[in-house]
Amino acid sequence: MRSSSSPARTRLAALVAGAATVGALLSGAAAHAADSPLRDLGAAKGKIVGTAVTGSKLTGTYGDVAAAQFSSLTPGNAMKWGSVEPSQGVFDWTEADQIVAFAQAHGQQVRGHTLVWHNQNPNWLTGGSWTPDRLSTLLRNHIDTEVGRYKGRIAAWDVVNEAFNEDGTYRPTLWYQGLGADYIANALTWARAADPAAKLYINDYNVEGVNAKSTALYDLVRSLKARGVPIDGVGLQAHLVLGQVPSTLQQNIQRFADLGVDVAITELDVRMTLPPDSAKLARQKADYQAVTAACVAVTRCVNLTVWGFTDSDSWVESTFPGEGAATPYDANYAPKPAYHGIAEALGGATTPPPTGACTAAYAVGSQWNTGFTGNVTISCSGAALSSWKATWTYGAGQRITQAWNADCTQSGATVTCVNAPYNGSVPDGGSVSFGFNASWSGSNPAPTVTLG
Ligand code: 9MR
Repeated sequence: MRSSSSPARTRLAALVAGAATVGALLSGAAAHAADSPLRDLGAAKGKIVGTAVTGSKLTGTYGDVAAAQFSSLTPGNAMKWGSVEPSQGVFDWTEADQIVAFAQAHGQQVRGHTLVWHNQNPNWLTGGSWTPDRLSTLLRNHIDTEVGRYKGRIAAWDVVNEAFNEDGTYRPTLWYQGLGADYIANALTWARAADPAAKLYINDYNVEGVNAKSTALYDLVRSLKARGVPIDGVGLQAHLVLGQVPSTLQQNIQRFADLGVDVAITELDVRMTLPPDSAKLARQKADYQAVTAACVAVTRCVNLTVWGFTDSDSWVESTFPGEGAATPYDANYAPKPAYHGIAEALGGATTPPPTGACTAAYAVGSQWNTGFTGNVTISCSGAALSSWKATWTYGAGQRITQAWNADCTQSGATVTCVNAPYNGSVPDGGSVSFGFNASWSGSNPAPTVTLG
């Protein structure tokens, strides 16, 4: 599509002001990964570095980054009960098998996630009415079947997930209400029997710092150990908010380690209010670095796993409207400052903070049932451009049909827009915008724009 002028140009300022925007830094620090992959840096510190993954995405760049950078994979959804047994007695192991095979092919561990939870259970299970004996048998069979299927191939299982309320009382799940608190001990015992080599974890969120919930978890682990129940580790999910890494994180990791169990950071992400900017991305880097450093400081903190490595594969934006950009790579697989935060805490080379930058902000303007108008504004501060190229990847099948004030092409999901002959120059302190029409269906998430 050639650039053309359009009356829509006059609406650009309004569109920019009114829509969610996502920006990306153009700077040396953001554009290149550290020399050593995270998995190698982690290995030198005795840490496994992992990511949650979606099986269907494990090809192309997503697969390349997952394989190159990480030494452990956690299926984000594929091993949950609702995924593997959607109808009673009807199993679907396709995605779980695919992830395990990918991990084996790339010398990676797998964290199994998760056997006993109150979410993402099949309707036949949650809608049924079960006697305690029957419910107990269902749970045991589930654990036997799933753990048995992957026996010898799973390094660690999140056996029980999210058992506690914020105040440290037990969450009133179908398991707790049907079976009492010993569903936890029984699940661990059955998992051990099904795969004696797998490390068995209890996993939860909001237990990163010392608080009522983490203390309840601590007391449970202590009592399980005292009773001889098999428990090898505690998973701290670490779904964090920008600037809110608990000050007691390392102390908390250490107190669990002192009970004689391993600790894993199992689902790390750090969400921010959109759009990202250089200050937020710098803060996020510091947060990732602080969490990684706390794990590095405690020998028994054995695994640091991020909950999706790219902003195009994160649960955050759909769960917290207006928040996102929570992972170490942007949606175009460029490592963000957060990536360097992890790398530096693992002993990788330090990257100088960017001095000046040009950023690109993507905005959806008006949107109707099949189409939308969008625009991108490129702004420079402490830097300038004499020409520009903006690229992004659409995650939901959107297609550009027309562009103005830029020459845009789309190949597959990848859009590339270069400046028109008259607007390549973006001075320090100035900005340039271009607009486009595009089609969409289903959903229309904003991509992250990369400048190059
Ligand atoms: O990442 C998962 C997302 O795709 C699912 O829609 C969601 C449903 O509950 O679960 C997400 O993963 C969760 C994990 O299994 C347990 N801890 C919280 C995670 C984020 O919700």
